[in-house]
Amino acid sequence: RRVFDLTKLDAKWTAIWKSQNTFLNPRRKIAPTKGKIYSTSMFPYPSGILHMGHLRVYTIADALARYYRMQGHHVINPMGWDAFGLPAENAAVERNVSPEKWTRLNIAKMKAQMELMFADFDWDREITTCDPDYYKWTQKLFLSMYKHGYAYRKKAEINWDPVDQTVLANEQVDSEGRSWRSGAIVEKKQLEQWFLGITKFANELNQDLEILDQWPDKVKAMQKNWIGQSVGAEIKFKVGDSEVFVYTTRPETLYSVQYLALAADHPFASIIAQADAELAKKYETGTKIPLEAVHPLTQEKIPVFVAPYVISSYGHGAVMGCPAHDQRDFEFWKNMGETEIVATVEPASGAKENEPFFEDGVMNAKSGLLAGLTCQEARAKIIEHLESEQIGKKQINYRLRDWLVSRQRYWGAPIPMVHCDRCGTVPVPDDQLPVLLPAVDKLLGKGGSPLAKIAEFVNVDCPSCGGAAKRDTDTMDTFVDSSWYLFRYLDSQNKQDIIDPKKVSPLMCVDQYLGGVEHAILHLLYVRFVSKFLSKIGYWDGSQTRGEPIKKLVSQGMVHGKTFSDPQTGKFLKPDEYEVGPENNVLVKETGEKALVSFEKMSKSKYNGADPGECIERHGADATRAHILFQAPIEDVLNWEESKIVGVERWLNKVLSVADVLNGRIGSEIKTKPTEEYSDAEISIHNETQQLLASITDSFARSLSMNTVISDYMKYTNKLYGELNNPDVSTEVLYLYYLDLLKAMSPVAPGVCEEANEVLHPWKAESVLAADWPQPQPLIAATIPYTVMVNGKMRFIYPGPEGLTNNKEECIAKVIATPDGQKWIGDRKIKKVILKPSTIVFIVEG
Ligand code: ANZ
Ligand code: ZN
Repeated sequence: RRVFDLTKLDAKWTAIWKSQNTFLNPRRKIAPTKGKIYSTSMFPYPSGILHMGHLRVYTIADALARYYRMQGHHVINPMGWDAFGLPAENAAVERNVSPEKWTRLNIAKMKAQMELMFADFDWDREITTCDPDYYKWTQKLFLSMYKHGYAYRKKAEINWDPVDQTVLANEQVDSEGRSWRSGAIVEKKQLEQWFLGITKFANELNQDLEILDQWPDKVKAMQKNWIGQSVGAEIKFKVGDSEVFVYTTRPETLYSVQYLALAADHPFASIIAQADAELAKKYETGTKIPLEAVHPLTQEKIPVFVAPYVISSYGHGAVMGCPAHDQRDFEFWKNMGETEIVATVEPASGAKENEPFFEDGVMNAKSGLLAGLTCQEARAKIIEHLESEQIGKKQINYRLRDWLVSRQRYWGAPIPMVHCDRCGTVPVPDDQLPVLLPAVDKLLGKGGSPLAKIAEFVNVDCPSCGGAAKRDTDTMDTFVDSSWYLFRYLDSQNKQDIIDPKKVSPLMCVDQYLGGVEHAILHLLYVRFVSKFLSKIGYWDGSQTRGEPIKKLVSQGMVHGKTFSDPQTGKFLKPDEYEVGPENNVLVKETGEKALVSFEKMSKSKYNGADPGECIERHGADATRAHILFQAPIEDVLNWEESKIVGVERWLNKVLSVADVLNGRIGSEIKTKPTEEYSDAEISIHNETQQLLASITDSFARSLSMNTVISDYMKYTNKLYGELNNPDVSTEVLYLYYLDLLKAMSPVAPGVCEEANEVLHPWKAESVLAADWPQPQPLIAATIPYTVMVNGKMRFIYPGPEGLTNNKEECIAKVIATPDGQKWIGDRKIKKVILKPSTIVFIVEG
């Protein structure tokens, strides 16, 4: 058996494909006959090097696109660069180059690496978010939002990252109050900032999760939680001549209300703070203030407090205090030195009077018109009552806040606004877009609005009055860039507008979107928001999907690296700190002890990183692709072990050696054999390979079970290989099913398939990648031996199709038609036929 060097195939076939001007896939030459499939993966940030996660997701994306092209679909499989952002800016400061130069260099490097892994993207749709041709339209999007009332500026308490020296969105601060990027504890500051009105879509964003039936439940649950819909009521309390509104999710506890609590910057609290600075100092820990509220049902006077747990930006920044039924109210009440509580809700059984009870239960006698009802019933009834008395109404609140997009950084799309002393905030007119980012040789330091230091940028004529004015010196959050790129791919060359609705509408939605689960909230929520906005203002027709842009979402799992640590110290071992000992045990060099082995997220500090480029160099692109697909189902964590690739290499070599053997047998004229003439062994090849093709097709089209695809290829290969020397199997039949194998394998291993196709029949010019997908064919019923008895004597064996005896007429006709049937039965009159599973009994005359 000839041994093939898989690493030799990469350069050879890349050169051949590229010479045909079909990127990396000759199938591109063939015009599609079926509808569009828009399949893409989250575009990368150009860090300069492809990592294992990229290798995994782009292999999947590439194999899927190749599959759909073979099926005849019009495939959209674009690639682009999420090129603005903090990492490039920080890297540029560290290396003393411009972020632009750094980014462009990285893009070139990564593009080359994508080619090395055979990833065939639509480079004619390529977009780079830091191109003026792209961010011009990011700015236009911002202005459209402004025009339609979705972008506004306000002074707000914001999250300030003291390390990166910039504002962060709420979504970019984790539950411990740390920056998602720098990890620094976030500080609060008051600043004038731009916001995008995502909350205007809060209801749709929440509700439409229901129609995303091809999204992972986990992602939908995370989004739902982030949006945080809360159904309750607003209730009006009289305070002096004025009134205070509160928001509550438990309006049925109204009869338990013993006080009102305001946020420290509630207007009433602010007025009092101005008059009494001493009192204001106590706001931080909570204090009673000299106001009295009137209970809307009992008309009793209740005290008013300022309380630290009341959030100013949620609901009305005011709470009706129910110490008996709310944990936080209870704690606060105690802290204020109060002891008496008024309970109106009790557990359904084991009622204890005047005990705090924080769950749903039954309303007791103290709850007026609600007495005896369950909490749920009481909620509906009290809302009805409040509405009829005009002292309250049903209200829905969301935890979701508007999206803060101003960043005090250089490397982003400048916010296209001008501040004029006379005219106020003035949008930059469309014909003055893009607002170009001024070129810099190098940046002076991190953050602090670098653009504010560039006078030529800042000083500008007011677009409205023509007088001296100043540009906004902030840039946009990079998540704005990536919030609309899925649309731009479909019309990437448009010089007139963001996108052309006529061009984009027929190509939306994204049929499958692959990405990491780390984007479950931020990116995917922004994409949904902007898509709904663009649909609403007519940039695309989203009426079929309520403006939802993504049909199927696939979250691929992370790639973990093999990690060695010292069992004594727990320290991670560097490659030169361990060695392979007897029985393949890995030993700590220093102590000779067995090292601990685990798989962890790849990181420099764990010395467990792996480089896709090196793997490709050692084993070739196809083996690397097949290996990464084979190692785990795509949604699971993949434990990367390069050494296990030998199985895949052996298989690919076997595929090539079958071509070698068949080449020695076939002539240039390949005959086809009618299936009726197939031997049993040939039927079994047909049937087994059709079953495998059906399974492979299903994996590509539906389940995306790519690891099963590889094991099916292996079974298929072994079947053919095992039949190579079977005298009952003809070369024609082997050739036919082998060619189907090559076609079916080509989305995963294009180089090997091309090579095998060439080895098989070097005289054939056409590429196997250009072939149609081998559609699974119906199975051929296998023949089994039927014993035929005539008038009590066993006369002959009839080899017939399985299940023949289920159909009496067909069975009799077939058996009589054979030479044996003619001899033993002929045209004698048949008195009776008895059919058993493998025996046919004739009783005939004479
Ligand atoms: C009275 C009450 C009684 C409440 C009770 C709860 C239990 P979610 O579910 O998060 O929407 N609340 C309202 N506005 C607030 C604010 N600005 N800051 C802090 N807390 C606020 O929570 C709504 C509940 O949180 C509301 O229902 C209110 O307390 C409180 F037995 O009102 B409740
Ligand atoms: Zn002006």
